[in-house]
Amino acid sequence: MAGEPYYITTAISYPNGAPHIGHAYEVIASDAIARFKRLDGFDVFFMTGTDEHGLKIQQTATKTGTTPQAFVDEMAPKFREMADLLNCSYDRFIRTTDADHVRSSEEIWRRMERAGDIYLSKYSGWYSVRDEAYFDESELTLAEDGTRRAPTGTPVEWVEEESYFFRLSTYGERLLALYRENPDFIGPDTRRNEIVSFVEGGLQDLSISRTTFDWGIPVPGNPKHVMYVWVDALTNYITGAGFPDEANPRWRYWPADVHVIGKDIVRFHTVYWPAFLMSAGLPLPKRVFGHGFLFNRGEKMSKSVGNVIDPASLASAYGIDQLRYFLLREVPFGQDGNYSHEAIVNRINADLANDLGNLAQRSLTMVARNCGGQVPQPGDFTHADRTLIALADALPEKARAAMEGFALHAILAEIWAVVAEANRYFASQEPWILRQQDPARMGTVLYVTAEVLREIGIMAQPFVPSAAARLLDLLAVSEEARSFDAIGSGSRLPAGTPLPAPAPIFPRYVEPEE
Ligand code: ME8
Repeated sequence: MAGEPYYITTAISYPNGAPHIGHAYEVIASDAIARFKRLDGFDVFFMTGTDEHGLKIQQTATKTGTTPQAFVDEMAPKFREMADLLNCSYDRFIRTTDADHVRSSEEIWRRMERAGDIYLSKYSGWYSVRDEAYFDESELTLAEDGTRRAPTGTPVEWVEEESYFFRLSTYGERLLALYRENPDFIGPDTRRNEIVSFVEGGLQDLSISRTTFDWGIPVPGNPKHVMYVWVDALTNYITGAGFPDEANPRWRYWPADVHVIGKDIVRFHTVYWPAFLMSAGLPLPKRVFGHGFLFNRGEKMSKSVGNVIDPASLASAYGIDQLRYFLLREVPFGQDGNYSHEAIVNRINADLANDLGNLAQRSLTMVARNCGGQVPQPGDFTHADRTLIALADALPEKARAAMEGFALHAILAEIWAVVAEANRYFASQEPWILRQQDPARMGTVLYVTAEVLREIGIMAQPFVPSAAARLLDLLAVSEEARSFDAIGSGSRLPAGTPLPAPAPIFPRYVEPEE
């Protein structure tokens, strides 16, 4: 039976350049959440994609001597390939040039218009092409060269045009009530506070159409205008759920459980988007989570690897699971973080190769050599055995609690605390000495270690899917027995199960020869 629906989205990326580490980070983190929820019994729909309209795309296309459509057709696959390469289990890769998305955007526009929230007027203001956003005079700063800059540092230009407006100014109270009644709507808390004060400061109506270029979705009934790219972009989330066809089976996924986005676009997702949805009479997403930014600390990554900043080279230099683990373990989710060659290598070698990889290798090699390659028959459990197993059994509960706040780093810390405890157990039980002195007890120690590795393997799947699958293969855990409900006393490793020959799951990172 399918479980409760769970709909998770990333932001859709502007394909006006190659995908970068920020894009990789967002899709990896979202994938970990999606996989976690699937393993926890939810009926998950996970969507990512590309945001292909707007002046910025049109300008880049023109610069490269091509049409916007040809340009996005060439660029969008690079984002999809990155998600595939990083082993991200999206259910749909949406492109805002997809036919169903155009229909969906037209329909939300018509509904907002019918609600009386759209009117035609004239716009003049400071526009940043880079941010695809207008800024208030008061928000601008003067750069050294005398040009005005948006708060994001991008140049702005004075633009005057006929434009449709959305009556955002009338939504302030409703938005504040939304934040008040749903304290989890915006996370983490720092982002929430910023938005609350922004809305308390008063909202102005929002210009939602453009006439100065044509690369966008035409406004229904007035094709001289194209929709402001953010109207169309945000609408992707309901397109994915089948909007406007509410009989579509995917409509069960709306409202989304979480939009995972970067901290720079929280305003669009927590002010404009809920206001559009309220106007169109549609349910609001349950949560919006604004993760932090990743920075390259600037130093050279590695001589042989070159200055690797693009996600594909990082993945090929360190490994896909290794990169995923590093990003999710190193940076508390929600905060900014840095990456550097040293930090990645430290994490890989300490946590993955030494702590988990070696433990699996050593214990399973002993099983292969001394227990006929089968899960050994355990004797009575000692206090130490029971304590370690209880610690591993408690992982789903702790992980679920951390997942409430999307504390992915904390989940990994919990799992690796059990890895550390299992290493202490293995070292103190000294099964290599028991082999001579008390083979039955050795069997029990190896059993307990294998059972704890099974639970660690199951819990690690959302984060390091391929390596965790290899570990579970080594323990002969069937595909059906890999979800979180297989943790605990109901599904222990059956003694006597034949195991495949042990093989390393996490190689050490060694600096390549010059
Ligand atoms: O903003 N570290 O697209 P985008 C972490 N099309 N995250 C980063 C980052 C970094 N260094 N740089 C960017 C857009 N991001 C819009 C979204 S959604 C309806 C439309 C994040 O390609 C950024 O915060 O500029 C955003 O969530 C995502 O990457 C795509 O950014």
